[in-house]
Amino acid sequence: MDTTPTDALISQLDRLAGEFAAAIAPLDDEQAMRATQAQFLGKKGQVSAVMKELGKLPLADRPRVGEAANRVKDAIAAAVDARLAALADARRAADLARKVDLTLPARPVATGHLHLLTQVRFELVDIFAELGFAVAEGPQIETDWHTFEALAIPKDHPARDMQDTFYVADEIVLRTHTSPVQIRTMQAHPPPIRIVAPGVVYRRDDDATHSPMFSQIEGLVVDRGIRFSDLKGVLTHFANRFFGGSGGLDVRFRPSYFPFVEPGVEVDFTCAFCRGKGCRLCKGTGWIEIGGAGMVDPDVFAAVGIDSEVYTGFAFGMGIERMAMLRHNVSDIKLYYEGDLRFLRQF
Ligand code: FA5
Repeated sequence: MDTTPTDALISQLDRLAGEFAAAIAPLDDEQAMRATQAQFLGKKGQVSAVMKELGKLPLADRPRVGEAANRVKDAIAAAVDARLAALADARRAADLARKVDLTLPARPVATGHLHLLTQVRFELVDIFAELGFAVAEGPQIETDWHTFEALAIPKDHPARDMQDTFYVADEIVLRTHTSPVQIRTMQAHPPPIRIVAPGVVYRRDDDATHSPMFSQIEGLVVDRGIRFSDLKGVLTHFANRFFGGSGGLDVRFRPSYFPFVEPGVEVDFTCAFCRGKGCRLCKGTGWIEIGGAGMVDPDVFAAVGIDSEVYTGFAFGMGIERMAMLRHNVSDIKLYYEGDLRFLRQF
């Protein structure tokens, strides 16, 4: 029996479904499958090419061809779905078959830690907090008045030569010490006052133990009946908590001059390395200089409006880098700031 053109077209369409299934069988990614699908079903695809023949067929035959075309389209969509499902199943099976050793140690996560100077600063604050000190802060860009004038260091005072100052403007400086925080605290709070003020300060200084930017911790206690022996007691306790371990470190005061305290002293701690016997670090003296201190000068109280007939107080200022150097045997102050991880990781 002769096949009619209609039958020929229908069997051509039905063949396309099989050809499509064969074309995607070796493909294992969805993108390639979709491209193949477009080759068959798209406007310029093979199914469309066959359908263009439709116009040549008798009208009565056309619905049968339309049905066949829909059949092919459905078959192609079903073939894609089936193949994708089969691939997903295969992937899941492969995942499940992979052996994972749950007893292996986890890969370490790289973590940082606080900078040595930050650790030391926190430790210092903790020790003073145990004694009831609160933490106070002040700006690093400070007025000349807070940095010098109110601390009894007038413009023509020779003490200004002791601190080579970075001037930002006429009356504005990078603070050369944390002592201006004393002034700001006394202006803001009436006595009793018991604060420490850790912070960064700036001076034109530059060698193995001096840096143009470094940090200090200031202390200030103001109340009725505060005496010099209170200062010695606090600093002796501090020295033993920070350096001592087993205790037994002493504090020595050497008369010195800071315009904002009277009497003023340099504070030395017993060298924690040789415990006072004399070594390279303390240059054979058995003592290490750590900062300045003294009783608050009545002129400073006058500048902030505190009655020096009623209140007395003591203040101290110590170098944080210096203390960290002594505690951790750091030979050059620049090591703190260079950001070399080989150095920083040790602490
Ligand atoms: C002062 O700065 C006073 N304000 C301290 C003070 C406070 C005295 C309260 C009395 C009452 P001095 O200039 O000595 O003092 O500095 C204190 C400490 O800061 C020094 O002992 C040293 O440990 C540290 N220091 C000073 N200059 C530098 C520097 N360039 N680099 C690192 N540390 C420094």
